Amino acid sequence: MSEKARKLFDALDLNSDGVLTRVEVITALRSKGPTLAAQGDLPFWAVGDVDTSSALFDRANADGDDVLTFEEFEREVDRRFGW
Ligand SMILES: [Ca+2]
Ligand SMILES: [Ca+2]
Repeated sequence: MSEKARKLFDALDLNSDGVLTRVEVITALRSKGPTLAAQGDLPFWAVGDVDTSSALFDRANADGDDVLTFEEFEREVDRRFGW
């Protein structure tokens, strides 16, 4: 549901500018992923290596620009994370 997507988005938005870059997704999942997963805020499969995180970014990035908006992120995680 959207509340979990919001919480996760905010955790990954390292510079709090309201969008996620590829680097933020990769960096944040590496640094915070295990904690988020332990809290139930992220599926364990999503705590992956650089390639996994980068692929997640690409799948979510519907318009193919350089950033994920919350809408793009929410659509992807709500579909794939099964919460
Ligand atoms: Ca950001
Ligand atoms: Ca985008």
